[in-house]
Amino acid sequence: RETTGDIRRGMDCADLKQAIIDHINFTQARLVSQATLNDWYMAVAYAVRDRMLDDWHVSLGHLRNRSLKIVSYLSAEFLMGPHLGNNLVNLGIVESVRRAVAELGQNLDDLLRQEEEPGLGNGGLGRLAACYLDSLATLRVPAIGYGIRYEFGIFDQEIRDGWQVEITDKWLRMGNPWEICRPDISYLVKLGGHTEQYSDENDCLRVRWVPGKVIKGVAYDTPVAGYCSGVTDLLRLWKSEAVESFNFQAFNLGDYYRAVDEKVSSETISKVLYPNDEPQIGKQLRLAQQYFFVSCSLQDMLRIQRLRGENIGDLAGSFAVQLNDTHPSIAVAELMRLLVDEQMMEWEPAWEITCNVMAYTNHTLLPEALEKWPLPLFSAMLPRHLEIIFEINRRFLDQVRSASPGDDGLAARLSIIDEGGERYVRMAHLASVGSHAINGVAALHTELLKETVLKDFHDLYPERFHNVTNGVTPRRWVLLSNPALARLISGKIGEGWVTRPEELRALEKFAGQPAFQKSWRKVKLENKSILAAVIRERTGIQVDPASLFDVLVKRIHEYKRQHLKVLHIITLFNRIKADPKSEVRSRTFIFGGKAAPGYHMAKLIIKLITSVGEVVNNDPDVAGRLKVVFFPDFNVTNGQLVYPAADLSEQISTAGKEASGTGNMKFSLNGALTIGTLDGANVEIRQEVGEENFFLFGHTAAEVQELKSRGYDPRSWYEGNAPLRAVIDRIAAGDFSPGDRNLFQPLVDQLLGHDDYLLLADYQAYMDCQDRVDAAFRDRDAWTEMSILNVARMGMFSSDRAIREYCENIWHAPPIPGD
Ligand code: 26M
Repeated sequence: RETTGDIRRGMDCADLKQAIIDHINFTQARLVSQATLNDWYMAVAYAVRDRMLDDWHVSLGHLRNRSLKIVSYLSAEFLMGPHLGNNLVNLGIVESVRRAVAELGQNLDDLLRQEEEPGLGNGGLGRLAACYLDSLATLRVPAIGYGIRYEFGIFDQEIRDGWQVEITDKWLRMGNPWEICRPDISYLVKLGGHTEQYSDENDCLRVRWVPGKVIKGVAYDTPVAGYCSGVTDLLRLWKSEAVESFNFQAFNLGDYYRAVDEKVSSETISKVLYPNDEPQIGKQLRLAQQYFFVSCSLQDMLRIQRLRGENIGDLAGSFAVQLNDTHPSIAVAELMRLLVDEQMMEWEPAWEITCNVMAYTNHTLLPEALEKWPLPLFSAMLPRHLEIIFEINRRFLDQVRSASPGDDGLAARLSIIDEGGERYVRMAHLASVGSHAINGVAALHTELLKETVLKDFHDLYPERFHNVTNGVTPRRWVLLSNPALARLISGKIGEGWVTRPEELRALEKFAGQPAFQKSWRKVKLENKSILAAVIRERTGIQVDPASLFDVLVKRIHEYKRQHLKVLHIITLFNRIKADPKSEVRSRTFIFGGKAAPGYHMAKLIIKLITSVGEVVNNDPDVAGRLKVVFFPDFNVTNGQLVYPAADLSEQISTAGKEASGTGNMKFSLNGALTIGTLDGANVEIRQEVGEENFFLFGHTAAEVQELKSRGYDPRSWYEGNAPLRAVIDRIAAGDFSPGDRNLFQPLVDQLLGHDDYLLLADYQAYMDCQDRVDAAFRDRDAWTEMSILNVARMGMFSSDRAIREYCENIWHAPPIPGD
């Protein structure tokens, strides 16, 4: 058939085929007969990208519309996941592209697997930023996600001899068809050096920053399409480069190699993503990264403001800047510097703009996770910013003291500078002083934030505090990753749920219907079979899709208590060993997650999981009833396989420690039931799905506090519980570490000596609750009904709801009219 000839835009099958062939020939520079699988992937990706550009240009045009506020989402991490499948879903062209690709003799699923995901994030925080971009575009809000184009993202994980091994993530190796380099959009960023005072033409005293070094940030843009919304927003990531002219001198003097050294060290800034969950590393490079991307982003916003023909003084009418945790919080000082030192504004109006523009999201209460920078390090890299922070702090503490005269303790607690010993800049304080809104990420987390970490700020500025419970996008996490479930649901209640997930409630009336239950179970079983095949391929372990799939996937952390799950497994193992005929139901335990490379205990927990698996999986008495799998390299791509296949979602952090969790939402939205503590968003998930459809156990946050304040003694819990003792003793005796009996001693010592995360105190409740899970799984119809009700009642956990709340309560940003 004739094509319409529109190779760049045409949407019918002939057009798509022609477009793909064209990209093979002219972009990949290959003959079709010689194209590799990667050539086919690249060609399809370019053909899809072409089809995003018209909407993108229109959307970018709206950035100049003065009546629209632009949301500027500043985040050191964007864990986008693979683009191709998501873009096909959001553009509504999955089936047409599948057909075109098939007619060219290729299989779309093979091509989708070819994409290397951009792992520019650690876990929850980075993935949240990606879900929020999806929702911003879907809700037609003009938005720019600003971040860093790391050359190496989160490491790839391999398991060797049961241990984690980190492999460099060379995600750009094969090229990235989704990004567009914009060499014309670049900014200079200063580092180091010193400051000088001078008098300007009006005899006003001003400060000049004489840097020790200047680098350049270049924009790399990726389009982010909304779901059938006609809006395509922008992800703008900065790559650091050398400024050509800067070391010309060295070059002229013949010191060619020093000039090249400069280039290398400039490019180092955006080289590698750091783990966000290692005890605060005083890494200079990390502060440089944060400042680098924040400075580029704010300069870019000022450029856009000028393009809009607006005054810099009206910046807060044009932009809402969201600080995703404290990583970008240097933005408070940098915007002040840009306004006062470079735009020559007075301090007071500059400060008013800054506070009106900025808003801050807190993502953790763990004290060891709160960012603080030693003053010497800070002043060596950002001397002008330290002066500005001192001035912000001086004015702030003046206010505090005049409101609470004589309360020096209060001033010391609120101060941006920690002066109790070695001096530090407390980034959460900088963010809180310089923002008009501060929010936690789940109801419980926000309450605890107000009572603990930011209590004094809450007393001072109660009106600044908000809760915005996290959400996840149903596009990637259901439509794309669980197409069979999506089809089943849409067949029953229509497709409206994808953007109006409250419509999922309509499933409630089918929850008890046998025919629907049967289809529901069939979908789950298919998803489990697909996962089982992948598990076989990657680990060699054979698992039974009919067994209960009990899944714990998330970053490895003591507070997330993966080792509590291990105690459960060993308990079941002990029951079997004590009486091989005892009734233990068939279960597949699936773990996944990366440990920060420097977090030894987390790495030891991985080794414990694989070691217990080694023993349990091969024990003749177990006879295949229990299987323990460590699924290597848990990431977005693998998550898309795992969540749809889970029966049971493990959300077992110590109450009060997990700010929200978002995996909990992905599981439940895919029909898994949750076993969990009253922590993070679990609290609200349980409220929504109904307590009868949620397996609750463990001490509450208040009880945890109480236990600790009474002087928690883990050894007494150990001594008072025979099965628990048997489990710990087995680990300590080396039953799971033949050849090295002391391998797990540090873990045993931690549990018996401190047990900071109260595993032993929650052990019995967890075992009892798991026994209730077993009983419930036996009644398949009742289980299926609970599964359906879980999905039906998860509407509020769509990231669209969260973004609407940010837009209304924090950003005051309306959508683009029309459509
Ligand atoms: C650092 C050192 C030692 C122990 C823990 C940390 C650490 C923990 C959390 C450092 C940073 C942390 O926060 C960043 C983060 O990724 N937080 C996650 O954000 C998600 C999105 O809001 C939430 O769903 C997760 O609960 C929260 O952990």
